[in-house]
Amino acid sequence: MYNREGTVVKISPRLEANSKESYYRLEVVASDLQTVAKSSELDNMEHRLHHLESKVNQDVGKTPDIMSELKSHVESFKRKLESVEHLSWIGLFKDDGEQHLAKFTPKPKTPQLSVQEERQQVRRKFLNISSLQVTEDVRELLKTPTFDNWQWEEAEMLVLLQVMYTSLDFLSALNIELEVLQNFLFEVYCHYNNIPFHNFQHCFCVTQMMYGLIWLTDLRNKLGRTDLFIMLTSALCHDLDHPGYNNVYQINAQTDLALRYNDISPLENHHCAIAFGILAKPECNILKNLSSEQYKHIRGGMIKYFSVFSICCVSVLHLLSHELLSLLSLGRCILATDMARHNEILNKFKSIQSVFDFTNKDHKEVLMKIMVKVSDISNEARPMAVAEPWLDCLLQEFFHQSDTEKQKGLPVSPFMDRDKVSKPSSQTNFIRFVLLPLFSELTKLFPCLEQHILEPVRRALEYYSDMEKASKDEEATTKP
Ligand code: BYE
Ligand code: ZN
Repeated sequence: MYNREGTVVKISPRLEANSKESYYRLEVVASDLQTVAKSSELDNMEHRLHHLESKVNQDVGKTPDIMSELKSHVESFKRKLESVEHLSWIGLFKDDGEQHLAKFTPKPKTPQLSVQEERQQVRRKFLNISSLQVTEDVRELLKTPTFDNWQWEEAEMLVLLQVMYTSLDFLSALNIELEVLQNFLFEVYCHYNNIPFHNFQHCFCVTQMMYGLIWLTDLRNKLGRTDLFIMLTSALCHDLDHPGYNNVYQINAQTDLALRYNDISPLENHHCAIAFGILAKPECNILKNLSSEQYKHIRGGMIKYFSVFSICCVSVLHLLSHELLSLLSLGRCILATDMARHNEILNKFKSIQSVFDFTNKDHKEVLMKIMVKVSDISNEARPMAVAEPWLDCLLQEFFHQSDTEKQKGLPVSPFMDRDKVSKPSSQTNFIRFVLLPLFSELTKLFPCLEQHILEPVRRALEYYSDMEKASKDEEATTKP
C-alpha cells in the first residue's frame, strides 16, 4: 500500500484515516492464492457439510463424532483465514500485545466456545484412544532423546504422558485413579497457551526428556518413587500458562504477574500456582489419596524445582557477551539470583561429582536440580530434524517480545532483537557455554549419557558452526 507521495506504508492499527485528498493506493505484488481455499469454496464446503449432516442425522439420528470433528476443522480453518493475529508472530503484522487488534479485527463471535470445542475434541479423542495398547516400539522410543514430538497430535501426546505415569508405577505407588490422572493431564494441556515455543509441545518434550533420563540412568533403582514423581510432574507443569514474554518483560512492563509476585520470578511463581490450582480440583487431584505428610513432601519438592527450571535468559546472555550484560540494569534482584543460582547449582554439582552418594540427601537434591535444568533446555540433544524447528520457534517468540518492547519503549534484550541476533552464532555460543558444560557434568556421573545427549549436542555445535561460517562467507562475497 502506498500513500499519495508514493511511499510504502505499513498496514497497522496506527494507520491514519484516508480522505479524498489523502487516499491510499493498493498494488498487487503477489497473487499465488490458488493453494489457499477461497472464501466461496469454503462456503460451498460448509454448505455441503450441512447437507451431509442433515442426511446422516435423518439416517442415524445423531451427528457422528467424525462429522463434528470435520465441522470443527472447517470452523477453525475459517477462523484462521479471517484472523490476522497469526501474522504478528511472523513479524508481518506487529501488534503491541494488547488491545489494538480487537479494534482492528472483527473478533470471532464466540472465540472461547471454539477453543473450548477444540479442547473437548482433544479430550474425547484422548479418552477414546487411551485404552488402546501403545506398541512396544513406541514405548521404547519414548525412553530416548531420539523421540520425535512433531509426529504426534495432542490427544496422542496425552496418551503417551499417561504411559509415562503408568510405566513408572506411579498409579499403584501413589494410589492414583486412572480417571483422575486423565482429568489432570487434560487440564494441564488446557492451561498451556497457543504460542510459538512455551506451549504444550514444549511441556511434552521436557517431560519426555525427563522420562528418558530416568530410564537411561536407571534412576528407578537409585531414587524413591516420590522423588521420580516430583521430577516428572514438575516437568509437566513447569511452564503452565506461559504468556510468551519472559520475566524481564514482566518486570519492565509492570504486568499483573510482576505486580502480584513483587517482581520475584513472576513466571515461575505463576506456573507453580496454576499447577496447584489444577490439583485443587478434586476430579484432577492426583495427590488426593496421599497422607498429608506425603502431600507436603511432594508440594515442597515441586515448589523447589519450579524455581530451578529454565535458566534465566540473562545467564545465557552473560555468557554470550559480557559487554551486552552491562547494557542491562543489574538492579533487578531476580536476574542476579537466577544467574547466581545457575552457577551455584552447577558448581555444587561439580564439587560433589567425585564423591557422589545416592544415599546422601543433599547430593540427591543437587542431582535432581541438574536433571530438571537439563530436561528444560535439551532440544539440541535431539536429532537435528527435531531440534532445529524448536530453535526457530524460540527465536520467533523472542523476536515477538522484542518487537513489543520496541513498540512500548521498554528496554530490549539484545539477544532477542531480530536486528541483532544471528541464529547460528547465538546457538553456537549457547551450546559452547551453557549446554556442553552442563551436559558434560551430568555425563561424568552417568557415562552412558555420552552417546544419548553429549554426542548429539556436539554434532549440533558442528552444524551451527558450519552454518555460521557459511553465512559469514556469503556476507564476504556479497559485500564489495
Ligand atoms: C532458555 C531460556 C528461556 C527460554 F537467544 C528458552 F541464543 C531457553 F540465547 N532455551 N531453551 C532451549 C534456549 C534453548 N535458549 C537458546 N537455545 C536453546 O536451544 C539460546 C537462545 C536462542 C539465545 Cl536458555
Ligand atoms: Zn520450559
